[in-house]
Amino acid sequence: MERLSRRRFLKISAASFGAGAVATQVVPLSQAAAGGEVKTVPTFCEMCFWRCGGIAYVRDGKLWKFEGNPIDPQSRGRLCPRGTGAIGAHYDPDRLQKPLLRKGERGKEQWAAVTWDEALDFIAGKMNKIKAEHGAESIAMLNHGVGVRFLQHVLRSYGATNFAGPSFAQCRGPRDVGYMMTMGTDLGSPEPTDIENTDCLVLIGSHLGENMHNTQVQEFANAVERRIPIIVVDPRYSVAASKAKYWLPIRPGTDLALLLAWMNVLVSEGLYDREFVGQYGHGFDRFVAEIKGYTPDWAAAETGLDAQMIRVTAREFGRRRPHSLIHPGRRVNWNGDDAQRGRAVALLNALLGNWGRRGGIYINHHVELANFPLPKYPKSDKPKADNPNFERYPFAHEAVTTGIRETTLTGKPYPIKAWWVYSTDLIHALPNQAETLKAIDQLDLMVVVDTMPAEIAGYADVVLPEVTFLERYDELLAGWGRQGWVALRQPVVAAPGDQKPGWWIAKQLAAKLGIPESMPFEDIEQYLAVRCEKSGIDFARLKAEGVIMGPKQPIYVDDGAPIEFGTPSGKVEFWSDQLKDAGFDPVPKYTPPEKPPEGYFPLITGRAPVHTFSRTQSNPYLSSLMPENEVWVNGATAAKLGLKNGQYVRLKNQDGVVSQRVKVKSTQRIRPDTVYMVYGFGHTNKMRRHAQMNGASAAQLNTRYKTDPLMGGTSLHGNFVTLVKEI
Ligand SMILES: Nc1nc2c(c(=O)[nH]1)N[C@H]1C(S)=C(S)[C@@H](COP(=O)(O)OP(=O)(O)OC[C@H]3O[C@@H](n4cnc5c(=O)[nH]c(N)nc54)[C@H](O)[C@@H]3O)O[C@H]1N2
Ligand SMILES: Nc1nc2c(c(=O)[nH]1)N[C@H]1C(S)=C(S)[C@@H](COP(=O)(O)OP(=O)(O)OC[C@H]3O[C@@H](n4cnc5c(=O)[nH]c(N)nc54)[C@H](O)[C@@H]3O)O[C@H]1N2
Ligand code: SF4
Ligand SMILES: [Mo]
Repeated sequence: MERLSRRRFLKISAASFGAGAVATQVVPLSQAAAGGEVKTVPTFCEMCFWRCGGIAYVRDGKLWKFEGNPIDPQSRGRLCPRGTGAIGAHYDPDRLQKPLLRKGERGKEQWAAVTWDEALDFIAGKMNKIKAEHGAESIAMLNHGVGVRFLQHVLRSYGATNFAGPSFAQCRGPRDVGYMMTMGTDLGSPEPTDIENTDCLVLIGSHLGENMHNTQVQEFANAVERRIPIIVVDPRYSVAASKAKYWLPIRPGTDLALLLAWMNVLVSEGLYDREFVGQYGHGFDRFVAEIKGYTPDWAAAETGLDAQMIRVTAREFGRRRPHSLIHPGRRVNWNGDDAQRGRAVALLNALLGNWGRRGGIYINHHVELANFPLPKYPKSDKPKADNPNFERYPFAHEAVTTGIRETTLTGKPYPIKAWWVYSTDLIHALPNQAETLKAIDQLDLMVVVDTMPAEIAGYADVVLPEVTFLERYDELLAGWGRQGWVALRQPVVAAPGDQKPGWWIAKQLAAKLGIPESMPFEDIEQYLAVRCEKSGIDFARLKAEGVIMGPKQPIYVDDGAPIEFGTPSGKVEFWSDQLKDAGFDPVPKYTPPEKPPEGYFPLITGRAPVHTFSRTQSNPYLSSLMPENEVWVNGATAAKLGLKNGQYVRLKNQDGVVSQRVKVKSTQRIRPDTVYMVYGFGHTNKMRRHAQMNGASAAQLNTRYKTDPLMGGTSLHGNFVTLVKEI
């Protein structure tokens, strides 16, 4: 396999940490001219959900650049390329400008631009009708990001109870449920991985360096500098793999076999933390009996890896216990049985005894903030629509987006008649687009609040244009980390058009719905000032500095950090009675993935360093760095199929769905039996002029999916594609 040089990795790091140079090139020439009055405003980034603190520079009243805030613990003074390119979100030529009301058939994208009053009157009228006929619970919201705070609050005040975001069932949910079942707590965001101080790091499909979660990438770069052994498990030779001592090019969907074999090695060779397991473990003997059969030789046949390599790598992290770390992963929805894989990772870490230990999972902290006094929400006697009485997904501890979709489709246990969609592009984020569209057909109202003409906006009844994060205040951020902190999002520049901030939309809506008392403050500045004052935070200082750190607290058990496990047994559950009682495997068991039909390849997805999901494709700075995605095909496979590097193909999946055209990247950096694509491309919304039809959409090909029976996570891999030449 091709080795990526260190220079190439540094280039990627440089792209991430020094991308200001790229950004300034594309700033309008008038601003790029030297001189002018410069003002700086600290705020935090919303280009993804890592929430890095940055400092925005405004020159002569125009947004100039966005850099890291040195006192912010997430950015540590450096932004990733998407953060640096955030000014492109302000200048994006395709931004939504005015509220839009659907004219003509749903999905045909015929609109009338209307005033905010007209749009909100229309919405309130529809909502009142739905509430009168079905109850306010029939109005659901799908959302992502902190900006939703006040809209969600007003909907709750109105009686709505159903809210869900893709960050659970399409992202980190299985990992968090796996941890919940094992350690009695989830990991949340940012996950408390002590990469900075670990002696051995294992990444399983966590492609740090392409996944640009800033702090982790910085800690990872330091780990590379420290020359610790890094083990990367990925069917693809990722950027992270190129920095690793070991690359395990696993057959997609077989990771649980590897994890079980690794546990088998740790136990049989006595490479686990006996003291930790003895003191805190529950059901260890039964666990040992269960994993006995999962030997490296057995796993080698399943995973396509070398049995000796499985042993050698287990010894690398086993010997360095408890200061070694199996990264728990982030977007872990691969095959639909992922919570058990998440649990296996938690168990492996438990064997290493790294909970609350240097180089493992640290004990994280946050600052408790006082609330602004707000009226109580009305009570409802209806179950949650996504997971009525936990009957669908017994161990889901957050709401399931696809559960709301299912209820919308079936009308059971009660009809869902409206969707508010805030900052989530459900057409790209959820599996099976046809199901999403069928569910939308059941609705009397769909409101989309977005900054951009998202795919989902094309199907809305009303589209409400929000200002970007650089143009608004949002709710305070009380961040979790080694030390808690409070961060402020505040406006840097004015909105270029008739866009409004979420809190403003919420306040107007509350008045139209006849519940103005739910927003009992003049404006958000007053709200924020009161919360800060009650919390003992100097609001003026927060405005000036952007971030205020909380007190230092111990993060390791050895230094006095608390150790407690919220499981039913109060211990680390190597054997789970609650899983067994609910009819699930008390210790994870392996099931092999389905094999593709002849001529088809499993399609796997991931991120590009310069884009976030489906949101940045028309950003002038970021799209100039990567205008379209490519389909990665192994060189030998490409040759066999008669495909050349750079040639356009279409991908056809097992259900006959055909993608837009996409370039072949013929490479040695992927297994011959797998293809890979960056997700988020292939926009079709007509208003998205600068990204329309560029590249292919992985989501479109994601027609077939499985649902995790424990918690409702949906598989995002598991579809098979064949490559059709574009003539
Ligand atoms: N096939 C496939 N599907 C996936 C994934 C995958 O890898 N492959 N990944 C999954 C994961 S991990 C996640 S977290 C989800 C992500 O799913 P989403 O959160 O839905 O991500 P986006 O597609 O970026 O949609 C975000 C929308 O928010 C809008 N937006 C951005 N900023 C603002 C703002 O300030 N205000 C408002 N109102 N809107 C804003 C953007 O324009 C965009 O339309 O997708 C999941 N789905
Ligand atoms: N630049 C950028 N960074 C981001 C985001 C973004 O949109 N853009 N999104 C953020 C969000 S919300 C999330 S959730 C994270 C997601 O980031 P991660 O959780 O790190 O990665 P994924 O995108 O889920 O997974 C992609 C990796 O898994 C590998 N993979 C695929 N199938 C398998 C398999 O069966 N086994 C193994 N071992 N590996 C496999 C792929 O080849 C790829 O390298 O990224 C975050 N960071
Ligand atoms: S990781 Fe990058 S995009 Fe995400 S919040 Fe931080 S700077 Fe912004
Ligand atoms: Mo995610």
